[in-house]
Parts: sequence; structure tokens; C-alpha cells
Amino acid sequence: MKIDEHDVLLVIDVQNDFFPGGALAVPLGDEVIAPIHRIAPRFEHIVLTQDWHPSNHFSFAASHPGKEPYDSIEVNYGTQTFWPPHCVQGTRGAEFHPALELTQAELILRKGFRPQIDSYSAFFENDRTTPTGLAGYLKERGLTRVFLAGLAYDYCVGYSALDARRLGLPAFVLRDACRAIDLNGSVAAIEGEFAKEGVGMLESFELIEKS
Ligand code: VGL
Ligand code: ZN
Repeated sequence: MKIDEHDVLLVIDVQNDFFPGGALAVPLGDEVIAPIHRIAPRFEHIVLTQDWHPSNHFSFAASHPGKEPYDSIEVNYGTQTFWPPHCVQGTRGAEFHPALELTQAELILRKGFRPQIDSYSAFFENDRTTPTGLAGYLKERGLTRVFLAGLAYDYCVGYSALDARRLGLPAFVLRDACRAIDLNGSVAAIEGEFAKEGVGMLESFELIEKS
């Protein structure tokens, strides 16, 4: 697939806490760095997202006495999984991994900063109605196709891809540039949604440089 000036690479949550040894470690999360560095030069436009929670965030098990990490409850916007505290604003865990070198990125979008609601997607919070502003940004800049890489495949990458489709944007997940948490069948579930909503799957070698 040929990349052009209307395409954007969305690099999702490549932050210390999602790396091995981090607070919410994604298995083999460090392996996304090499493919991301390989594909980045093919894109004229790159946006980074940063999970960015207050220390008492609703999604943290520690905010709910008696709950353990990875328990879940039903809330008004669907199922909320409780996570170990992670990506707390201003902490080292919330910083981009130091090996990530994407100084050319044009926007860093923070999400998950509202204390009472989680935000997996780069476009909408988990109520799927509160916007982050990214849709307007892409529209105003004429960026019409979205390619996704980063962490975690079955959460923030997947929700972002599905929301891109809901907004009418072609969306392609670069499978080898993502790693998954895989909690209670979350990989199979997100891939079922990808098939239904028309999210494309690519391997990074399939991207061809703009000519
Ligand atoms: C993520 C769970 C909680 C992610 C963020 O980046 O996929 N997952 N917060
Ligand atoms: Zn989070």
C-alpha cells in the first residue's frame, strides 16, 4: 500500500508503564519499537498518544476498595476493567519510552485525564461520545487515512481503529508494530470488531514509500 500526504501514522501509548517491568506491562511491549522506527520514515505525518491519568483515576483498581487489578464492573458506558495504577500524570511511567525516537511527530495527544471516565481510544472517551479533539485536528489538516501502531493492540490501538471507522476514515492496523495485553479473549473480541467494521490489517513491510 502506498502512503501519501493525506495519511497519518498514529503511534499509540508507547510509554514506560506499558513496557516489560512497567506498571501495566504489555507482554513483549518493547518489540514495537523496531517496527515503528522502520515505518515512521514512510509517513509525512505522525501523531503520538499518551495515556495520562490523574493519580485517583476511576480506572485504577486502587480507587475502588475491595477490587483487584483486572476485575471488571458494568458502568453506564459498558464494561470497565480495573487496571493497576499506570501512566499517572508527571510520573516516569507516563513518559514515552526513551528508546522511541519520533522527534518529527506533529502532535502529542493526551487522553484519560478526566478522573471519572476511562479513554482507550485516541478519538473518544469510553462513553464513545466525549471527543478528544483528534477527529477535528485530522479533518482540519486534511489527514484522511489512519495507520495505527503501538500498545496495546486489543485496547487503545483497537478502540482507536474502530473509532476511526465510525468517523468514516479508512483505518489500518500495522499488526507487527503492536503487542496485545490479551485479557479474557480481548484479542479475539477486537479482531471480530475489526472484521465487522472494516478495519484493515497490514504488516509493516506492505507499506510502500511515497514516490
Ligand atoms: C491501555 C489499558 C488502560 C492501552 C491504557 O494503552 O491500551 N490499556 N489504559
Ligand atoms: Zn490507561
